[in-house]
Amino acid sequence: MYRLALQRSVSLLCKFSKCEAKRLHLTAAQLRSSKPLPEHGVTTVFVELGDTKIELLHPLGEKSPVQSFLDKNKSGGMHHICIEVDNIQKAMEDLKAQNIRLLSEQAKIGAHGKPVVFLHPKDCDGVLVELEEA
Ligand SMILES: [Co+2]
Repeated sequence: MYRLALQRSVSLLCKFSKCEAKRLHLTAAQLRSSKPLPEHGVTTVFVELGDTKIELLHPLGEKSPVQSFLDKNKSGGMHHICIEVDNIQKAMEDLKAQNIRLLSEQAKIGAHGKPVVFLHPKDCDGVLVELEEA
């Protein structure tokens, strides 16, 4: 068994200029400085709202996996939600057994230095879901 926690973050994809605009509108919330994640092809800015975070994403590099989302959604939009699990390996085995596809065979290190894995949106009612180990 593994434990699921409440949704940990919602990620919005936006162009850099729009990210800057959102940052100005969110001055009441705590902002973290931007962090490049070359392995994921994104730059992130986290807005901390108590236990929950909003993650602003924008593409990094020539082959960013989020570029196609921005091409299809010119003004950006909600990209994925993140759910915390206490045992990501166990969660991945369980999801595979339920025929929920994972977007990578192995968990990768995510924005908080912890293992993450993404689930296929077609197996999750059209929503891209990220699991992050607590
Ligand atoms: Co995320």
